[in-house]
Amino acid sequence: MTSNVRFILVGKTGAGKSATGNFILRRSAFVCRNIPGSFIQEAEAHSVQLDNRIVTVVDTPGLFATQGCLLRTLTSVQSSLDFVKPGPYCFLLVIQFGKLTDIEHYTAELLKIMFGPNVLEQTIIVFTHEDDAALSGKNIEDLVNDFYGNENVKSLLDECGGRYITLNNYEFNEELRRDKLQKVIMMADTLAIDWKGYCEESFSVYRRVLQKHAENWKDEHLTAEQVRIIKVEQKQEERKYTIFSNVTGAMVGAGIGVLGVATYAVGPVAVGALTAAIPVIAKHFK
Ligand SMILES: Nc1nc2c(ncn2[C@@H]2O[C@H](COP(=O)(O)OP(=O)(O)OP(=O)(O)O)[C@@H](O)[C@H]2O)c(=O)[nH]1
Ligand SMILES: [Mg+2]
Repeated sequence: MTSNVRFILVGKTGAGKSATGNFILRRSAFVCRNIPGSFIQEAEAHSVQLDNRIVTVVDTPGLFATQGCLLRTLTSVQSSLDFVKPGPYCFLLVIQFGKLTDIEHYTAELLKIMFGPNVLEQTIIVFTHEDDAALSGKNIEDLVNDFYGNENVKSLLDECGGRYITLNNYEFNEELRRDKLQKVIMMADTLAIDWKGYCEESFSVYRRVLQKHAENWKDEHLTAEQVRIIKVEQKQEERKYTIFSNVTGAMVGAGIGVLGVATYAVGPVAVGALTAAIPVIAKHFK
């Protein structure tokens, strides 16, 4: 496998997105939150060469970071795609281990209105602060299973095809770091095999609908009803586009058909005329 790997980090503010980005890049490319006011407002990308492959990581503004308009933040997160399209790429939904709550389910809903209803099929969950979990004396897998008992978390993990990885972003053991990195890249490679492609038109529909509502809905949260309205509008707009492209496709197809028939009909006449003309032309130039 020599193709490139592209990750987009998404999740709540302080979940460990930038630290995870640095873990993958193996250098401090992104600024972590321990520096006051350091969190980013716009998506930012860095790359590293690993073996023969370029690994690109895009960091995004944390969700629920400020008192500002959530929809504005979502449109900034959406611009992360500009660094990785047309793909394949995958999302890393970063969750701080000890802070796994029902809000993660809400975050997943936000991912769907940003990147489309199937986004979780392209998502790997990253549980950070594995070291904290270890301090509790519990096995990390057991902790995930405990959370799995929670219906919302269970459905989130299920929707992500059960893909998750646990990370201590400050792991000192080089071998352990390498193993984790290999694991997450392997997951991305598996997802890339089933890559369904990137659709610019659908994505601009998702973006437009969010931008439109950002004019009026300026709160730091969206209600379930607002999320529902956005989803319905996105679906309607996307359907309009699909119908339009099918109709124009059919028209272009019909045009080619007519042209083909015309060529077929005119062809023999033209060839005939040319054959008849050749002796005349030849005679003329004798
Ligand atoms: N102990 C420990 N600390 C971590 C780990 N991952 C991240 N942190 C710390 O958690 C804090 C938040 O991490 P960031 O990576 O800055 O979080 P973020 O998601 O990028 O936050 P925003 O940019 O505000 O959205 C920082 O102080 C990190 O150093 C981890 O695995 N273990
Ligand atoms: Mg950050």
